[in-house]
Amino acid sequence: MPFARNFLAGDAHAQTIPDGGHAERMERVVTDGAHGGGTIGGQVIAATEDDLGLLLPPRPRAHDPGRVRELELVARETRVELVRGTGFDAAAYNGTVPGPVIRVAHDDDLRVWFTNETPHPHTIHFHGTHRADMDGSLEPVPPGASYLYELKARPWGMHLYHCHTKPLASHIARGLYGAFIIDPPAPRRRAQEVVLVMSGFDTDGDGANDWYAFNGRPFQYDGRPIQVKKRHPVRVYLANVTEHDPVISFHLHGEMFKLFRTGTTDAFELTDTVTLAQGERCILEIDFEHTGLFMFHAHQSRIADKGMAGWFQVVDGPAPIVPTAGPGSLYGDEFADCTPCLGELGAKALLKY
Ligand SMILES: [Cu+2]
Repeated sequence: MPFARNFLAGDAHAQTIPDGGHAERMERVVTDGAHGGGTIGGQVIAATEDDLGLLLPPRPRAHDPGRVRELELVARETRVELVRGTGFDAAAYNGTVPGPVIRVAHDDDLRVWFTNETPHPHTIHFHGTHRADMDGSLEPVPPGASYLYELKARPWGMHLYHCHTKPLASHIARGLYGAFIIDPPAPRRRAQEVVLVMSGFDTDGDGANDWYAFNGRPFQYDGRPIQVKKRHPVRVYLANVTEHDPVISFHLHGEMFKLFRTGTTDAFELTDTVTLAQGERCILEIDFEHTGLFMFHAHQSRIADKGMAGWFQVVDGPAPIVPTAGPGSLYGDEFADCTPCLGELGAKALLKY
Protein backbone atom coordinates (compact mmCIF):
# COMPACT_ATOMS: atom_id res chain seq x y z
CA MET A 1 0.00 0.00 0.00
CA PRO A 2 2.56 2.59 -1.03
CA PHE A 3 -0.05 5.31 -1.22
CA ALA A 4 -2.04 4.38 1.87
CA ARG A 5 -1.21 7.75 3.34
CA ASN A 6 -3.54 9.26 0.84
CA PHE A 7 -6.51 7.13 1.80
CA LEU A 8 -8.84 8.91 4.13
CA ALA A 9 -10.72 6.81 6.62
CA GLY A 10 -14.47 7.08 6.47
CA ASP A 11 -16.18 10.25 5.32
CA ALA A 12 -13.88 12.74 3.69
CA HIS A 13 -16.35 15.48 4.46
CA ALA A 14 -15.77 15.01 8.16
CA GLN A 15 -12.06 15.60 7.80
CA THR A 16 -10.39 18.77 8.82
CA ILE A 17 -9.09 20.20 5.61
CA PRO A 18 -5.62 21.64 6.07
CA ASP A 19 -5.27 25.12 4.72
CA GLY A 20 -1.62 24.83 3.82
CA GLY A 21 -1.11 28.45 4.76
CA HIS A 22 -3.34 29.61 1.95
CA ALA A 23 -6.59 29.96 3.85
CA GLU A 24 -7.12 33.47 2.68
CA ARG A 25 -6.95 32.37 -0.91
CA MET A 26 -8.43 28.91 -0.60
CA GLU A 27 -11.68 28.32 -2.37
CA ARG A 28 -13.66 25.22 -1.76
CA VAL A 29 -15.90 23.80 -4.37
CA VAL A 30 -19.04 22.08 -3.21
CA THR A 31 -20.36 19.93 -5.96
CA ASP A 32 -23.26 18.02 -4.57
CA GLY A 33 -26.30 19.29 -2.76
CA ALA A 34 -26.33 16.11 -0.69
CA HIS A 35 -23.33 17.38 1.19
CA GLY A 36 -24.51 20.93 1.61
CA GLY A 37 -22.31 23.94 1.79
CA GLY A 38 -18.96 24.27 3.48
CA THR A 39 -16.96 26.81 5.36
CA ILE A 40 -13.36 27.40 4.50
CA GLY A 41 -11.38 30.38 5.64
CA GLY A 42 -14.54 31.98 6.98
CA GLN A 43 -16.23 31.93 3.58
CA VAL A 44 -19.50 30.08 3.19
CA ILE A 45 -20.16 28.71 -0.23
CA ALA A 46 -23.56 27.20 -0.78
CA ALA A 47 -24.20 24.36 -3.14
CA THR A 48 -26.69 25.28 -5.79
CA GLU A 49 -28.15 23.54 -8.76
CA ASP A 50 -27.84 24.52 -12.37
CA ASP A 51 -29.60 22.78 -15.20
CA LEU A 52 -26.91 23.83 -17.61
CA GLY A 53 -23.95 22.82 -15.53
CA LEU A 54 -22.55 20.45 -18.11
CA LEU A 55 -22.86 22.88 -21.02
CA LEU A 56 -21.73 26.12 -19.45
CA PRO A 57 -18.30 26.03 -17.82
CA PRO A 58 -17.62 27.81 -14.54
CA ARG A 59 -16.28 31.31 -15.10
CA PRO A 60 -12.54 31.68 -15.54
CA ARG A 61 -10.33 33.03 -12.77
CA ALA A 62 -7.33 35.30 -13.11
CA HIS A 63 -3.86 33.80 -12.96
CA ASP A 64 -2.86 33.60 -9.28
CA PRO A 65 -0.03 31.07 -8.84
CA GLY A 66 -0.36 28.94 -5.73
CA ARG A 67 -4.05 29.63 -5.15
CA VAL A 68 -5.66 26.53 -3.65
CA ARG A 69 -8.76 25.19 -5.37
CA GLU A 70 -10.59 22.36 -3.69
CA LEU A 71 -13.37 20.18 -4.89
CA GLU A 72 -15.08 16.95 -3.99
CA LEU A 73 -15.91 14.18 -6.39
CA VAL A 74 -17.95 11.20 -5.26
CA ALA A 75 -18.37 8.14 -7.47
CA ARG A 76 -21.75 6.49 -7.20
CA GLU A 77 -23.72 4.03 -9.24
CA THR A 78 -26.81 5.59 -10.70
CA ARG A 79 -29.30 4.99 -13.48
CA VAL A 80 -29.50 7.84 -15.95
CA GLU A 81 -32.04 8.41 -18.68
CA LEU A 82 -30.48 8.72 -22.14
CA VAL A 83 -33.63 9.30 -24.11
CA ARG A 84 -37.18 8.86 -23.00
CA GLY A 85 -37.68 5.32 -21.82
CA THR A 86 -34.07 4.28 -22.25
CA GLY A 87 -32.04 4.06 -19.10
CA PHE A 88 -28.37 3.37 -18.59
CA ASP A 89 -26.75 1.92 -15.50
CA ALA A 90 -23.93 4.35 -14.98
CA ALA A 91 -21.14 4.94 -12.54
CA ALA A 92 -20.86 8.69 -12.23
CA TYR A 93 -18.83 11.40 -10.55
CA ASN A 94 -21.28 13.47 -8.49
CA GLY A 95 -24.25 11.83 -10.14
CA THR A 96 -23.93 13.07 -13.68
CA VAL A 97 -22.55 11.72 -16.95
CA PRO A 98 -20.22 13.36 -17.81
CA GLY A 99 -19.04 14.42 -14.38
CA PRO A 100 -18.90 18.10 -13.50
CA VAL A 101 -16.81 20.49 -15.56
CA ILE A 102 -13.64 21.28 -13.61
CA ARG A 103 -12.12 24.64 -14.42
CA VAL A 104 -9.01 26.07 -12.82
CA ALA A 105 -6.25 28.46 -13.81
CA HIS A 106 -2.69 27.57 -14.77
CA ASP A 107 -0.58 27.24 -11.58
CA ASP A 108 -3.58 26.76 -9.29
CA ASP A 109 -2.97 24.09 -6.64
CA LEU A 110 -5.83 21.69 -7.21
CA ARG A 111 -7.00 19.36 -4.44
CA VAL A 112 -9.61 16.82 -5.32
CA TRP A 113 -11.18 14.88 -2.47
CA PHE A 114 -12.40 11.68 -4.08
CA THR A 115 -14.73 9.25 -2.35
CA ASN A 116 -15.76 5.96 -3.89
CA GLU A 117 -19.31 5.08 -2.87
CA THR A 118 -19.68 2.27 -5.41
CA PRO A 119 -19.09 -1.47 -4.86
CA HIS A 120 -16.11 -1.43 -7.26
CA PRO A 121 -12.64 0.15 -7.16
CA HIS A 122 -12.32 3.44 -9.06
CA THR A 123 -9.88 6.32 -9.39
CA ILE A 124 -9.51 9.70 -11.02
CA HIS A 125 -6.84 10.14 -13.66
CA PHE A 126 -6.20 13.73 -14.71
CA HIS A 127 -4.66 14.61 -18.04
CA GLY A 128 -1.85 17.13 -17.75
CA THR A 129 1.20 17.00 -15.50
CA HIS A 130 1.38 15.61 -11.97
CA ARG A 131 3.33 13.31 -9.66
CA ALA A 132 3.19 9.54 -10.21
CA ASP A 133 1.16 8.91 -7.07
CA MET A 134 -1.44 11.41 -8.26
CA ASP A 135 -1.95 9.63 -11.57
CA GLY A 136 -4.96 7.52 -10.71
CA SER A 137 -3.63 4.50 -12.57
CA LEU A 138 -1.49 2.86 -9.88
CA GLU A 139 -3.66 2.58 -6.81
CA PRO A 140 -7.37 1.77 -7.14
CA VAL A 141 -9.52 3.40 -4.48
CA PRO A 142 -11.54 0.59 -2.88
CA PRO A 143 -15.26 0.79 -2.19
CA GLY A 144 -15.93 3.06 0.76
CA ALA A 145 -12.48 4.64 0.68
CA SER A 146 -11.32 8.13 -0.19
CA TYR A 147 -8.21 9.56 -1.79
CA LEU A 148 -6.81 13.04 -2.00
CA TYR A 149 -5.42 14.02 -5.39
CA GLU A 150 -3.14 17.04 -5.33
CA LEU A 151 -1.70 18.57 -8.45
CA LYS A 152 -0.44 21.85 -9.80
CA ALA A 153 -2.76 22.73 -12.69
CA ARG A 154 -0.55 22.57 -15.75
CA PRO A 155 -0.41 23.08 -18.63
CA TRP A 156 -3.20 25.40 -19.74
CA GLY A 157 -5.51 23.87 -22.28
CA MET A 158 -8.47 21.57 -22.61
CA HIS A 159 -8.00 18.33 -20.70
CA LEU A 160 -9.94 15.41 -19.32
CA TYR A 161 -10.35 13.48 -16.14
CA HIS A 162 -11.58 9.92 -15.99
CA CYS A 163 -11.39 6.70 -14.04
CA HIS A 164 -8.30 4.61 -14.76
CA THR A 165 -9.17 1.28 -13.17
CA LYS A 166 -8.97 -2.01 -15.05
CA PRO A 167 -10.74 -3.01 -17.20
CA LEU A 168 -10.43 0.53 -18.40
CA ALA A 169 -12.99 0.46 -21.19
CA SER A 170 -15.83 -0.61 -18.96
CA HIS A 171 -14.98 1.94 -16.26
CA ILE A 172 -14.86 4.86 -18.68
CA ALA A 173 -17.83 3.64 -20.70
CA ARG A 174 -19.92 3.55 -17.53
CA GLY A 175 -19.65 7.32 -17.31
CA LEU A 176 -16.67 8.15 -15.12
CA TYR A 177 -15.24 11.06 -17.12
CA GLY A 178 -15.44 14.80 -17.42
CA ALA A 179 -13.95 17.97 -18.88
CA PHE A 180 -10.95 19.60 -17.18
CA ILE A 181 -10.22 23.15 -18.34
CA ILE A 182 -7.04 24.96 -17.34
CA ASP A 183 -7.08 28.65 -18.26
CA PRO A 184 -3.89 30.33 -19.52
CA PRO A 185 -2.11 33.07 -17.54
CA ALA A 186 -3.07 35.61 -20.20
CA PRO A 187 -6.86 35.41 -20.49
CA ARG A 188 -8.36 34.18 -23.72
CA ARG A 189 -10.50 36.74 -25.54
CA ARG A 190 -14.03 37.20 -24.27
CA ALA A 191 -16.38 34.65 -25.73
CA GLN A 192 -19.60 32.78 -25.28
CA GLU A 193 -18.29 29.53 -23.88
CA VAL A 194 -19.72 26.05 -23.96
CA VAL A 195 -18.41 22.58 -23.18
CA LEU A 196 -19.21 19.62 -25.39
CA VAL A 197 -18.06 16.19 -24.23
CA MET A 198 -18.65 13.48 -26.82
CA SER A 199 -19.31 9.94 -25.63
CA GLY A 200 -21.19 6.76 -26.43
CA PHE A 201 -23.42 4.40 -24.49
CA ASP A 202 -23.49 0.61 -24.87
CA THR A 203 -26.88 -0.13 -23.36
CA ASP A 204 -27.03 -3.84 -24.20
CA GLY A 205 -23.49 -4.77 -23.23
CA ASP A 206 -22.41 -6.09 -26.62
CA GLY A 207 -19.32 -3.91 -26.85
CA ALA A 208 -20.83 -1.50 -29.37
CA ASN A 209 -22.43 1.83 -28.66
CA ASP A 210 -26.18 2.06 -29.06
CA TRP A 211 -26.42 5.81 -28.38
CA TYR A 212 -24.09 8.78 -28.69
CA ALA A 213 -24.30 12.17 -27.05
CA PHE A 214 -22.93 15.59 -26.39
CA ASN A 215 -22.82 15.99 -22.61
CA GLY A 216 -24.49 12.70 -21.87
CA ARG A 217 -27.91 13.16 -23.40
CA PRO A 218 -28.50 12.03 -26.99
CA PHE A 219 -30.13 14.70 -29.16
CA GLN A 220 -30.41 17.22 -26.31
CA TYR A 221 -29.14 20.16 -28.36
CA ASP A 222 -31.08 18.94 -31.35
CA GLY A 223 -34.44 19.51 -29.77
CA ARG A 224 -33.06 22.53 -27.90
CA PRO A 225 -30.49 24.45 -29.93
CA ILE A 226 -27.74 26.31 -28.15
CA GLN A 227 -28.45 30.03 -28.56
CA VAL A 228 -25.49 32.23 -29.36
CA LYS A 229 -25.05 35.78 -30.52
CA LYS A 230 -23.97 36.77 -34.00
CA ARG A 231 -20.46 38.26 -34.34
CA HIS A 232 -19.58 37.45 -30.77
CA PRO A 233 -17.01 34.70 -30.56
CA VAL A 234 -18.22 31.31 -29.46
CA ARG A 235 -15.65 29.11 -27.76
CA VAL A 236 -16.26 25.37 -27.62
CA TYR A 237 -14.28 23.17 -25.27
CA LEU A 238 -14.59 19.86 -27.10
CA ALA A 239 -13.51 16.41 -25.91
CA ASN A 240 -13.92 12.86 -27.12
CA VAL A 241 -14.18 10.13 -24.50
CA THR A 242 -16.12 7.66 -26.62
CA GLU A 243 -15.26 4.02 -25.98
CA HIS A 244 -15.71 1.27 -28.59
CA ASP A 245 -15.27 3.62 -31.59
CA PRO A 246 -11.72 4.55 -32.64
CA VAL A 247 -12.50 8.15 -33.62
CA ILE A 248 -15.32 10.68 -33.58
CA SER A 249 -15.51 13.60 -35.98
CA PHE A 250 -17.10 16.96 -35.25
CA HIS A 251 -18.47 19.06 -38.09
CA LEU A 252 -20.00 22.52 -38.01
CA HIS A 253 -22.36 23.87 -40.67
CA GLY A 254 -22.32 27.36 -42.12
CA GLU A 255 -19.10 28.65 -40.63
CA MET A 256 -15.44 27.81 -40.20
CA PHE A 257 -13.81 27.59 -36.82
CA LYS A 258 -10.37 28.18 -35.42
CA LEU A 259 -9.07 24.83 -34.20
CA PHE A 260 -6.67 24.95 -31.26
CA ARG A 261 -5.49 21.38 -30.72
CA THR A 262 -5.53 20.65 -26.98
CA GLY A 263 -5.65 24.42 -26.52
CA THR A 264 -2.07 24.58 -25.26
CA THR A 265 -0.75 27.08 -27.79
CA ASP A 266 -2.07 30.04 -29.75
CA ALA A 267 -1.49 28.25 -33.03
CA PHE A 268 -4.65 27.38 -34.88
CA GLU A 269 -5.97 25.94 -38.08
CA LEU A 270 -9.09 27.16 -39.87
CA THR A 271 -11.45 24.32 -40.70
CA ASP A 272 -15.01 23.12 -40.27
CA THR A 273 -14.33 19.53 -39.26
CA VAL A 274 -12.06 17.95 -36.71
CA THR A 275 -11.51 14.28 -35.94
CA LEU A 276 -10.61 13.28 -32.42
CA ALA A 277 -9.33 9.91 -31.30
CA GLN A 278 -10.32 8.64 -27.90
CA GLY A 279 -9.00 10.98 -25.22
CA GLU A 280 -8.25 13.83 -27.63
CA ARG A 281 -9.74 17.24 -27.14
CA CYS A 282 -9.49 20.73 -28.58
CA ILE A 283 -10.80 24.26 -28.37
CA LEU A 284 -12.82 25.77 -31.19
CA GLU A 285 -13.57 29.44 -31.76
CA ILE A 286 -16.39 30.42 -34.07
CA ASP A 287 -17.44 33.87 -35.22
CA PHE A 288 -20.87 33.43 -36.72
CA GLU A 289 -21.50 35.87 -39.54
CA HIS A 290 -25.06 34.80 -40.23
CA THR A 291 -28.11 34.34 -38.06
CA GLY A 292 -30.14 31.16 -38.14
CA LEU A 293 -29.80 27.53 -37.28
CA PHE A 294 -26.47 25.85 -37.89
CA MET A 295 -26.00 22.19 -37.22
CA PHE A 296 -23.07 20.57 -35.50
CA HIS A 297 -22.72 16.82 -35.49
CA ALA A 298 -20.44 13.84 -35.80
CA HIS A 299 -19.73 13.61 -39.51
CA GLN A 300 -20.07 9.86 -39.19
CA SER A 301 -23.77 9.63 -40.07
CA ARG A 302 -24.31 6.44 -38.08
CA ILE A 303 -23.15 8.24 -34.97
CA ALA A 304 -25.09 11.45 -35.65
CA ASP A 305 -28.22 9.40 -36.26
CA LYS A 306 -27.85 7.85 -32.82
CA GLY A 307 -27.73 11.09 -30.91
CA MET A 308 -24.54 13.05 -31.56
CA ALA A 309 -26.15 15.98 -33.33
CA GLY A 310 -27.25 19.45 -32.30
CA TRP A 311 -27.70 23.06 -33.41
CA PHE A 312 -26.43 26.49 -32.74
CA GLN A 313 -29.18 29.07 -33.06
CA VAL A 314 -27.42 32.29 -33.98
CA VAL A 315 -29.39 35.42 -33.14
CA ASP A 316 -28.82 39.10 -33.65
CA GLY A 317 -29.21 40.90 -30.37
CA PRO A 318 -29.15 39.91 -26.73
CA ALA A 319 -29.11 36.17 -26.32
CA PRO A 320 -28.35 34.04 -23.34
CA ILE A 321 -26.33 30.95 -24.10
CA VAL A 322 -29.01 28.49 -23.25
CA PRO A 323 -30.56 25.63 -25.12
CA THR A 324 -34.07 26.68 -26.06
CA ALA A 325 -36.87 24.99 -27.87
CA GLY A 326 -36.16 25.54 -31.52
CA PRO A 327 -37.91 25.06 -34.80
CA GLY A 328 -35.42 22.69 -36.32
CA SER A 329 -35.04 19.07 -35.48
CA LEU A 330 -33.54 17.01 -38.21
CA TYR A 331 -32.81 14.17 -35.90
CA GLY A 332 -34.87 12.68 -33.16
CA ASP A 333 -38.17 14.51 -33.42
CA GLU A 334 -39.58 12.14 -30.88
CA PHE A 335 -37.21 13.57 -28.27
CA ALA A 336 -37.58 17.22 -29.13
CA ASP A 337 -40.25 17.83 -26.53
CA CYS A 338 -38.51 15.89 -23.82
CA THR A 339 -38.67 18.72 -21.31
CA PRO A 340 -37.98 16.57 -18.26
CA CYS A 341 -34.78 15.39 -19.89
CA LEU A 342 -33.18 18.80 -19.88
CA GLY A 343 -31.24 19.46 -16.80
CA GLU A 344 -31.60 16.20 -14.96
CA LEU A 345 -28.06 15.24 -15.72
CA GLY A 346 -26.69 18.69 -15.21
CA ALA A 347 -28.56 19.50 -12.05
CA LYS A 348 -25.87 18.34 -9.69
CA ALA A 349 -22.96 19.02 -11.92
CA LEU A 350 -22.08 22.63 -11.53
CA LEU A 351 -18.96 23.43 -9.63
CA LYS A 352 -19.32 26.66 -7.71
CA TYR A 353 -16.13 28.64 -7.48
CU1 LIG B 1 -13.56 2.98 -12.44
